[in-house]
Amino acid sequence: MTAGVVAAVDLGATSGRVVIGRVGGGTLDVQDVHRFPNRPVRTRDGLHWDVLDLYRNVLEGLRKAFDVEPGIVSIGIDSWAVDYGLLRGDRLLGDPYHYRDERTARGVAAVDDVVGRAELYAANGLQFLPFNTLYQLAVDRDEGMLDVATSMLLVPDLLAFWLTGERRAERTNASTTGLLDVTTGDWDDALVARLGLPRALFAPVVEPGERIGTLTADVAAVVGGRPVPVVAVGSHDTASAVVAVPLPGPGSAYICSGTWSLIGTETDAPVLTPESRAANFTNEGGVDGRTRYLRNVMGMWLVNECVAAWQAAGHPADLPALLDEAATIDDPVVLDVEDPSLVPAGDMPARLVALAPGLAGASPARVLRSIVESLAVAYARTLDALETLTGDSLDTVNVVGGASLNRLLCQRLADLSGRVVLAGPVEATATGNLLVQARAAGLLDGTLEDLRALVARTHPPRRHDPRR
Ligand code: LFR
Repeated sequence: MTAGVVAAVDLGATSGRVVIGRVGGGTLDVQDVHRFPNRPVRTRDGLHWDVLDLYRNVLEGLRKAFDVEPGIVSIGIDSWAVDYGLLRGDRLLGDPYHYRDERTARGVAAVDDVVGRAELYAANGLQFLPFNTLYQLAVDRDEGMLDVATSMLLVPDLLAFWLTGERRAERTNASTTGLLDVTTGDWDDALVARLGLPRALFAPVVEPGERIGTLTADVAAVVGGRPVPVVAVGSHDTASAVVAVPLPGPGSAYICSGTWSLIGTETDAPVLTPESRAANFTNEGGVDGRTRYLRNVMGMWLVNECVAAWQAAGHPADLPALLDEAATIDDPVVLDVEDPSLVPAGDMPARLVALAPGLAGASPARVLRSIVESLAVAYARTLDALETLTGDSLDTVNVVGGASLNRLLCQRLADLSGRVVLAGPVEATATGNLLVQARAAGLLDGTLEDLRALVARTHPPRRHDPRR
């Protein structure tokens, strides 16, 4: 196969990046060309994403990408899930809300009044998260926004629309709206109608690997590139990350770590049992029609929010140095990282003390050590539940994303869960995005297993064995 270059836009809740991937001839070389912060903004009506700033950075990143590699053959976009822009015609009706905004509670009550939770799980297979798109849309409906909006696009679809002029709904991300039928993978018209949502809001569903459109001439001129295709990837960041997990499947689980920790396996079909719903496991759409059977567990959000609070209070809070110090502390306080009080933005150290009074007056290193231990405890508990729910014996867990760099966390996870932990790659999401595009462009072929074998060869994970 010939070698070629593709560009990935990967937006996380705290930062974004544009990377290029040189693929072909058994190689996979990933190069960062642009990194930027993602800074949510609170206004009188709540917490929002600054999507125009993100778009400006996407353009800037693509400009740098074409500068480094004029031969780029396609572009793919992924981001966190569930959040969206409403448009009237081509006009964006305000900045998208952030899923951590408190308004979602009203939407939950409104949807609960119409559809019971068990019935909803049978229809969409999704874990209950108060910010799933359907709850947010219920608030928009009650506030009259859907009387004026003519379309709704999830964040990667919105950016793709701005780049190409084409409106599509990429399936893996659309599966997090709660409005896709878990068996057909298409919009659930009956559910949409019952919730009083206009069907016309929703764009046609496309699969990862399908072309969304090509860069419009004006965008191509702005980024100094050619009118190349924008290709749908696993536009839900977790779907892209799962593509690049070297070893998922029977006998092994993954933890995709970022702001959240997504803990699961890949299955051929959804698991919709009452036990699965009770354990709040989700069936999200994966690439190649697979199911991402997983659960959202707290992630680096705790660390990031603490570091921000310490820095605001004048502490240098240098994370690598703090982690080194944390590794020397052997009396962590274990707290429930899944407590709902930890989800909104705000003074995280104070909220941790409210849950674990033993942390009052603790140094940042001790707080960090306690967060690491508590996350490892929650991860181990979730892996045990996953094993019970799937009936697979899971001896290995592959940690990708931010936590793969955190040796202390990986080791404690191995120790507490009694499983082998394979750590890396750290940039799994961007890598999965690149791989799906590369395959669509004919630079690679094969199944997801073949793509993963390439990742394992080019980015061999670090191994942590459980210590007795
Ligand atoms: C991870 C993630 C999760 C989703 C959460 C909110 O970045 O996409 O999968 O539940 O963010 O969108």
